[in-house]
Amino acid sequence: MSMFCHQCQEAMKNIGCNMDVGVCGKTSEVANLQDLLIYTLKGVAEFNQQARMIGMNRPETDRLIMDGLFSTITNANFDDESISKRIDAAIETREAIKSALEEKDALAEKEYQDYATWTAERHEYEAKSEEAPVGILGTENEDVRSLRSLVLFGLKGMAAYAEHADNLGYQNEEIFDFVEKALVATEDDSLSADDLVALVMETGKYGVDVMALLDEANTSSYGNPEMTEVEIGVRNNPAILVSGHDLKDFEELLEQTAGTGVDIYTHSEMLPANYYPAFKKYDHFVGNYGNAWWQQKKEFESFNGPVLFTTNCIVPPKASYQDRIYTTGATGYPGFKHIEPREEGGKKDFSEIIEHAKQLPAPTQIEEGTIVGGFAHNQVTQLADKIVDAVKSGSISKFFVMAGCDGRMKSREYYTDFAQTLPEDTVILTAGCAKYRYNKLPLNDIGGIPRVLDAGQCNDSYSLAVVAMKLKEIFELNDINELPIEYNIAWYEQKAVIVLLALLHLGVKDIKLGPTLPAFLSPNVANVLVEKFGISGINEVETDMETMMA
Ligand code: SF4
Ligand code: SF3
Repeated sequence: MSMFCHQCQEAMKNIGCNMDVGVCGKTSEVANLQDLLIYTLKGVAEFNQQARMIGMNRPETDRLIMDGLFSTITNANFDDESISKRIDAAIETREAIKSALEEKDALAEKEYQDYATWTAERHEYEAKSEEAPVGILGTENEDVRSLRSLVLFGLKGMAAYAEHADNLGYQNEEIFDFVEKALVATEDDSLSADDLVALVMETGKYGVDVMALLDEANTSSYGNPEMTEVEIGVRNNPAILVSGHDLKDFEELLEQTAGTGVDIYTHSEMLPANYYPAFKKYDHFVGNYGNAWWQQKKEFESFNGPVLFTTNCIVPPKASYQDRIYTTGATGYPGFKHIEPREEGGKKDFSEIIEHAKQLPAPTQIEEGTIVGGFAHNQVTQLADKIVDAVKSGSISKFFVMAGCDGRMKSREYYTDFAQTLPEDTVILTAGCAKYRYNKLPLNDIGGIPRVLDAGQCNDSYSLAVVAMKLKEIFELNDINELPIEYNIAWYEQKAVIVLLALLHLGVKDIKLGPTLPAFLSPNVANVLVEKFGISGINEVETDMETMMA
């Protein structure tokens, strides 16, 4: 069985993974089933667009589409059974919408394509998933394939953020509607390359909207992130380590562990939970343990207690700790225990992982001290006077947005070197797990302003955009690109794709993107990005420093 996947920065040979197992550890079976799930969701979207027109959309359908897209993000779900169940549900939903439309005499009469009509028994999914039109290689023209990929991968990132917002009770119908429209458009052969470029740009617009929505959901629920010193050492109690991005899961686990003698630590992208006022009131919330996702094999081993994945990024585990890993939400891995979704109005039940934690030893200390973060837009706005004075007096010469993802490739040492080589009168603005490349370096501060300002998770890149807009206003500039801000973004998975498209929509030019340019950019599409937006790859640190400091 073969697969083709080129959605992340680790795509084999920077072309695509096409063997039995991808570089991430995803089997070809799961990769193909994920393609089939996306293919089926396009059919759901096709009919739900019609249902929307007569006011017949249901929130369950929005959830099905968001969760389905999310479950195909890199390192989120490696479980064939869990993906197959989503395909079952997608077919069932699609047929129910179709029947409802027929009943109302509202089903559009046209020739529907296979993605909207196919059906099969569970045991036939595997064969179906290998049929030509299902995967991305079904699109023969490489530029069309590239633009469709750019849209689809952006939608996957958008879906992840929309799902986190939805979990907190925040929805935006326009985003759901756009996701459906765009899914269907990726199957529309009548669209020209220009139409698809316009769709890519529109995807960026909804990228801004979804990050704004999630920002509103997070800050309204848990307060504005504030400057915080985060403990990176350990205490002597049994504990649970929480990874991923979902703050609702985090809150419910904190509530359910209070008074049980079990401590809570964050890992990787959950670190910013430490910055929210609402979580600080829990004494058993200790701090952050370890680094970015790719270090988990070493760090989960020494943590000793159970680990909860609320989203990506999962690395195929070592046998020594795999029995203490739990997934929830869109994530899954064969053999891991899965915590079921909350019932409408209810809470998730974390009792099993809590009882499990009680049986296990406390974490082994791997670091000590604190790191500082919490510089989302509200906190930075409070520091605005200080920052503006520092820029006017020349003590800050430039800001470098170094947001995005971290990963295991050796070439990512570039980002540590870059941060270390930056002149001492520069400040790094970061968000996402990219920060772990430099957030523990002794980079000091400029008159009390830390030289690394961490806004939070990758979705909090929105905060960095808000800060840039605010500075543009304060300095009375016409264009965001006139600010002394350079963009050196690291990407890995599809949430970084939506962040990038959002920045392009906001008009940000001359972004450096690394450690490699996406495999799914055809030479022509890459040229459009270079010509229209000045996007470029990274070079040697010294060369890039010279151009960016000029
Ligand atoms: Fe390869 Fe990335 Fe796809 Fe995994 S997600 S199969 S590493 S391209
Ligand atoms: Fe990191 Fe996966 Fe992308 Fe959320 S956790 S930034 S890689």
